[in-house]
Amino acid sequence: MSLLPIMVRLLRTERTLHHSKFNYFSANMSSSPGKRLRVLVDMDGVIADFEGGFLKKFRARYPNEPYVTLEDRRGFWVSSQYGNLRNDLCEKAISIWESKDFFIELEPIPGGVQAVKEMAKMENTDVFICSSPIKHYKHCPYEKYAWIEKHLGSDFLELIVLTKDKTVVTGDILIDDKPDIFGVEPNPSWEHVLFTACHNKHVHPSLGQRRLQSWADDWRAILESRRL
Ligand code: DGP
Ligand code: MG
Repeated sequence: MSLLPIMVRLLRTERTLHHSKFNYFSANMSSSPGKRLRVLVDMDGVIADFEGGFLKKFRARYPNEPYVTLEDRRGFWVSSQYGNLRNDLCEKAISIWESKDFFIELEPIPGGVQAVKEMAKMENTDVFICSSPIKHYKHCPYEKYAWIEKHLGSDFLELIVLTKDKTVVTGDILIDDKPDIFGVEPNPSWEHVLFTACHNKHVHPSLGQRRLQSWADDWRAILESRRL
């Protein structure tokens, strides 16, 4: 009887045990003060440039139609503002992000990828990418995964939460550019830190709401303040 298959199985078991042991110890290692922190990072408008990507493709596809400059963007819903410009522009706007390659070709927002990678390496810190896919699911969910793999690496594929309702996800901080985040949970566990985007620059923050102006802003200080 050949011992080879048995040895291969033993080796695999040993590797699995070693891996889970490492995760256990690293998850409980505590040299930085304060509690373990779970950070939820939104994708569109926070690490992926949805607005820039949209405008570029809208202008390329509809060169003779009016458009809204990033400076003039108001309100979270792009289709509403285009619909207000002229009724039929609402559908034309939607056709852009429903198209193949829209999400995968979004440019990273400056500093975002670097910040998320750094955050994930911090001790006592768990990072998840928390993003709402559009209902037209033919391309979007697949391309969101592909974008994460391309820009953040395959390890991050295990850290993706796709949900329309972010209130059901638990965490300490949610970094998100949408000013109003509601869902079935009336008291989400996270503090919503509003990430500044062209559409929310003029929005008055709700009482006590903190902002991250960009990834050059002091995101580390915001994280540390939640550890206490
Ligand atoms: P999130 O960044 O996770 O909150 O995702 C919001 C998604 O909604 C993102 O893919 C951008 C998209 N979006 C922006 N404007 C509109 C709109 O007017 N209609 C729809 N259906 N989706 C929009
Ligand atoms: Mg967003």
